[in-house]
Amino acid sequence: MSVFSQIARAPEDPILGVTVAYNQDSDPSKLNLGVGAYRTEEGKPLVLNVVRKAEQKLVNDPSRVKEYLPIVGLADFNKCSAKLILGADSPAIQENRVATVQCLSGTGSLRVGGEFLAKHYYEKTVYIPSPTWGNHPKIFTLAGLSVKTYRYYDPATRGLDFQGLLEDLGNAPTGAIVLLHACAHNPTGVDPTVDQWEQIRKLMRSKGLLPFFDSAYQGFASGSLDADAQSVRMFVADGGECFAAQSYAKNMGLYAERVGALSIVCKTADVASKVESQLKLVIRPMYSNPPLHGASIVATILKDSNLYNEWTVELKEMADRIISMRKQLLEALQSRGTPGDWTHIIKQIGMFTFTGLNAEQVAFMRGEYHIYMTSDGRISMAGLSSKTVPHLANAMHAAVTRTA
Ligand code: PLA
Repeated sequence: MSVFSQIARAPEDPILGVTVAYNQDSDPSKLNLGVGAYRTEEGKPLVLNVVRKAEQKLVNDPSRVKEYLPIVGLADFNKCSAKLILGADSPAIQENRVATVQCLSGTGSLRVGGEFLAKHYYEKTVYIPSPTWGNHPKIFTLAGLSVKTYRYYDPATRGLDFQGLLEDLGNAPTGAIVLLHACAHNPTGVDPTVDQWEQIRKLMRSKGLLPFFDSAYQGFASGSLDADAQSVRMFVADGGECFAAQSYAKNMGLYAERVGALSIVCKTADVASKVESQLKLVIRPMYSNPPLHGASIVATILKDSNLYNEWTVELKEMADRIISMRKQLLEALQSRGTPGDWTHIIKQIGMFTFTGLNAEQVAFMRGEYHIYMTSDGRISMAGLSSKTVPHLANAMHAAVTRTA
């Protein structure tokens, strides 16, 4: 009799569990559109050329050692990461008002930021959009914050519920933390316009709400690193405080290297350095210090203007391929006469299309067509190719017409 025999079996993760089920399927036509992981036209994972080059450079450098990094991570990496998200000419950086720490990809950055806030910030409530990435509520709850939602997506218009968003943030208590997706909102693919961001910013600053940006897709939405960081930069430009969690999983294809950064923009250099000292106390008992390899790749690329330019070209190619998948899927559905308006497929932005398919239709597509996606009807456009679009369109057509 085990002392653990009472333990109940936990369910698979709603996103990563899709891959587990996919891996168990032996059908040759199977298609994984669950997790947001980029695939080539051939359906293969992609290691960017620029990443291969950077790795080669690192391997060929005999002066490199495997000593521990500082608790806050690789200094060059942190500097370059802050510049990437805030802009090279950011006054906040020039005035040393930004505390940046290397973390375990986007997830780790959110968690460290959450723990810091739970320990040092007076308002313990964080507002997250409804819906949002499924890990957000878990990360912030475990960090010790109390999670509430604000209206974000309107299923009727398949667009932003802007009035609902303004109302809910308007009713939030002074000082509440607000989680914002910097771009390419996951799972909806619906982003505020620049004009709407400006209204959100004004409202939040007037109420003293604290912005916490999750930037997991910089460069992936529009293909431009600057355009995709604009929301964050608007909040930093007004001189107020701001949190930003960055991930290099998608935009550099470094998924498994777990490389990301948390930046906390403060009002003075003195506060920023105290904040950094406290971040160390959060990180040290959690994982002591972060891994070296992924951060070295990123720093190598961001520091070298040739490699940086090559990266932007490869990033744009990935973004463009996703945009072309959107067009192809829309055309395929229209040519089949699939009932309903599917133009949201090309209006939404980023890695995902929030199809509007319900859980039953998703289950039907998995059972009959071996197509795997999350039960909320989200499909990863990055996992699709010209060859697999017809198969997906057939499945969607069948799913919609059988329940119509
Ligand atoms: N924030 C958002 C909004 C995300 O979509 C993801 C990843 C992350 C943070 C964290 O990514 P990282 O820790 O790997 O940097 N979302 C994925 C994967 C792509 C996942 O669920 O872990 C997704 O399929 O939604």
